[in-house]
Amino acid sequence: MKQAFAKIKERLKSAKNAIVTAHVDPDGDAVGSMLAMGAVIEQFGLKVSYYCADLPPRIYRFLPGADKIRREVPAGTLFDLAIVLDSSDLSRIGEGIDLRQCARVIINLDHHPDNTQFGDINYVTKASSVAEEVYDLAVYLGAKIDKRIADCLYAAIITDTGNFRYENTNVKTFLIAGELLKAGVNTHEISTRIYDNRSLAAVRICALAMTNMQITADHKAAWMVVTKAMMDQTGAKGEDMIGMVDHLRSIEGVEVAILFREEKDGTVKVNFRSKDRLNVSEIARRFGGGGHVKASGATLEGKTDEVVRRVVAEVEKYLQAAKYLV
Ligand SMILES: [Mn+2]
Repeated sequence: MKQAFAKIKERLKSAKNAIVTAHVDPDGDAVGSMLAMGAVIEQFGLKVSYYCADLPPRIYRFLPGADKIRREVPAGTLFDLAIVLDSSDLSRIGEGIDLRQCARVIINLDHHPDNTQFGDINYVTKASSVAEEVYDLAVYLGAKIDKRIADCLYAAIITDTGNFRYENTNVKTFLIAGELLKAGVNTHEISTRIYDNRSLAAVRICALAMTNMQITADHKAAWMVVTKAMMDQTGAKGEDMIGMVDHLRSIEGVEVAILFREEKDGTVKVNFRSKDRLNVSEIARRFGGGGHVKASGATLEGKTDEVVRRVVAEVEKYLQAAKYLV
């Protein structure tokens, strides 16, 4: 661990500018970690560009610095450092930028088990969130964890641990959270901004999708479909579907929850969640996707009905074979 940190520290000494980025469709960990990471290296005098292929979802825009995130960088800029966060592969940041062309050194900070070690410096752990890694790095570098950084890291940690509920939550997660509280985080304020701030469209699309929910006879797998028509009807956007699949996972007996979403480009996005035993990153990988053991995703081509049939059949196979149990 410290080896990667020492290398980063060394690079920071000579670097003048950096680009900080994370995966497309950024979640709380991606946004919070980006902003915190950027704020940390700004303390060392670097000029930081914050780049993401998609702007942060509305519920994360209150985070300090969120307005600095851009969907493009000035053409021709050469960055001394690129810090890529929460991305299992460089392709996860999208095709809008070619970091191998515009950055001298790529630093990869991630916690996905399928990370491809794409960086010149790689720091990939089993931490609950990339925010924990950013926190450790900040402490190693001797950065001051001010309230701004603490707010971003705390928001990232709660989103990736499901408010400290998921199995990835451990002693260290709470210790770091404790330090962030000492730095001034108001837990109620951040939770309210993130969880009690749903758009009406989000509630309406969830209600609609719930009406077409299906469940296997043994109640181990449940799924629902969001069609383009439903999105038109409710005015919901992609970010309004965050967390929707969790409603299915919360059902008694359900081991795997699946959300199918029709995309504008004709593909179908699939989100997988598992409760206790099944490794859904394996399943997602079978369809060209990936992710975490209990939260993963893939994008498939084909008619929605057909995609649903294929995916559900595969999930049932895994449930029966039970060989990918974790
Ligand atoms: Mn993450």
